[in-house]
Amino acid sequence: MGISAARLLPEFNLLFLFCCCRRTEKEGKMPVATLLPFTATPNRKSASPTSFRLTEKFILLLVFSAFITLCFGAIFFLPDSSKLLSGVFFHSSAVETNTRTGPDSSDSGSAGSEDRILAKIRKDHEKALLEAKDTLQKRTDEIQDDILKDKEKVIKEAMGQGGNDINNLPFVEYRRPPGATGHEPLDPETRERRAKVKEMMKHAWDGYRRYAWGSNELRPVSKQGHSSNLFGSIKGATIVDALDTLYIMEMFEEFDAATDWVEKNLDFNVNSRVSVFEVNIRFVGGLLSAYYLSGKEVFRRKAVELGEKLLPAFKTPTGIPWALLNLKSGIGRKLALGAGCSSILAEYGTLHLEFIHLSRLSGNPEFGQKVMNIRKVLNRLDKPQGLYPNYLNPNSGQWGQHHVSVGGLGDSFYEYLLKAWLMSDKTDEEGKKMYYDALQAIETNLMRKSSGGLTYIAEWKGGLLEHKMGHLTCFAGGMIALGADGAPADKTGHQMEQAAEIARTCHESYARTALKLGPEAFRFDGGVEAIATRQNEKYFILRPEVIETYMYMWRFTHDPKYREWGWEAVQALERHCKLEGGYSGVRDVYASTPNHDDVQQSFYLAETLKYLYLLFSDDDHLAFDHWVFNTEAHPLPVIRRDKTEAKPNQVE
Ligand code: DMJ
Repeated sequence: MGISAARLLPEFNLLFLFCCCRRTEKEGKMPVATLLPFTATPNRKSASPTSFRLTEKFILLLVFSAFITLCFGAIFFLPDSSKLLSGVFFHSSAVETNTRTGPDSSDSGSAGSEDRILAKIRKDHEKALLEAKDTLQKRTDEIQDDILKDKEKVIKEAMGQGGNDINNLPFVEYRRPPGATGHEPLDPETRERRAKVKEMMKHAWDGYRRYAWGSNELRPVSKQGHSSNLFGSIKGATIVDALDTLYIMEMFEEFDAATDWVEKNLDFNVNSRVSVFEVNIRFVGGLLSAYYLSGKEVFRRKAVELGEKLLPAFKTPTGIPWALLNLKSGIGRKLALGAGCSSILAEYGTLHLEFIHLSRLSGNPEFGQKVMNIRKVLNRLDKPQGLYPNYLNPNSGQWGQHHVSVGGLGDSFYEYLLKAWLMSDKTDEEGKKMYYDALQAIETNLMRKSSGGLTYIAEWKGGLLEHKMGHLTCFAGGMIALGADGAPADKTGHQMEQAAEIARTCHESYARTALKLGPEAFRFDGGVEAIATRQNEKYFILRPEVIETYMYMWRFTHDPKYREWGWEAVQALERHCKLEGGYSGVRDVYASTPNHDDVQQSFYLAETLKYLYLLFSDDDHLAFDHWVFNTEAHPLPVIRRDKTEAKPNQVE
């Protein structure tokens, strides 16, 4: 609290005189009379004892004001003068009041209260000195600790809750979007096939529950848990990834067990490095979907908690997030191998859908701002032939190697541009433009037709084409079909044809193997088409992308071949991947007998089985008008924009 100089001065003058008097009387060194020269000059004959010449008056005034300035300066500029000020001026009246009512109140000269004032000044000085000494003796880490604690205190106070904000999220009205669970298909064969997929889910889930409960994934051959370093020491990836599949298949007993595990065991306070992308698409995405499907608050709380923990990844000069992040320390870093100093397009470009929903469910706009900034950085950069290279340096904001892919390293970036527009109820015009421009560049530079008539999307290495297509790239059939409707009118039909051709090519990549399961990558050179030629590209790890494209194509065309192709995949999975303990990937799809890799990937439950189930469901089950799937097949509701009123809580 401040006090004006005008109010201080009279009190100060009085105090000055008063202090001098006290000192003199007490120490007996200077009689009261010796003060006279400061107020009068008795030996000047020409003047009366009370009158002075002008120059004398002037000198006296000078001396007096110099003295006052000195005292005033001492009070204001000596170290910790505030303590002096508070001791003398702010508290003196209180001290005086007390002395008046106290035992010494008879001493109207205030000898007692003067002592007390001086004692108080001394005490405050000593205290200030001790504090200063204490601070000087502290180690820098202790001081930093203190600063952090103070900061935390301020934040908590600002939130007005003095506790964990995660437990105090703003109220959000929950309204379940339509189609969370679907009607049974009328056609008996489809019903049977759908039931078969549910049975597969039950087998995969039961194996995990029995042999690997709480681990990230299941090893179905050795019947034990499997941990991938993508998640650091976060546990339960399969549980979180499978939640929404359990829900939409109406496996509610299993869903409840999974919910219970999340409530009691899902812990993000881990001192280990995680992949920001993987944790976002599987954990944040899985929790968000579980929340929107079930309305259970625990999922919203956990999603926001994890989202908050991912925010430090964006602390880079450009705001392009680090690929890896220690969730406890908040320290980010680049990938160890391959990417040089770069972050990866498909990773930093696949946060948008989840982060927009996090802002909506937490009331914290920071999530949305972070992902919008990524677009800003990208839009400032020149793009070779309109293409987005896979690598970007988060420090300099410059592209790394000019490699472009619609498969691994690039894929879901394109997917999220389109889906951001759809999820925004088609209001995100920037996302829309970026998507259709990028697709045009892909068509011109990467899309090719083989001599056998198969359309494929090649990879681009600094202007040179590598005629290879990854299993991951097969998702593009579904993506292009999903976006065809929003393309300029003259392109809609063309894009639907492209999507259908990509679906056919990817089906061929399955059909041309011994196990009828697709290889990790297949080539269109050296006299082959849609076949893997390198040993390290012949494996199948239960990936969903081909089935995902069948599902989209079925919804948009109702061409029965897509259900047939999906059913072929079901049979191959049952024949070659199903084991007593669960489902496993295989090492070589061209070998006549499967060699299992002993991993049941969490995306098998999140994506592959979910897309199969939806392929055999009616279109109103998680209808595209209401839901958008994140890249891990976690459905997120379209955020409706009421044209007359912004209703951030409105789900449908
Ligand atoms: C999934 O984790 C996601 O689909 C991701 O975008 C890439 N592919 C894997 C499954 O193949």
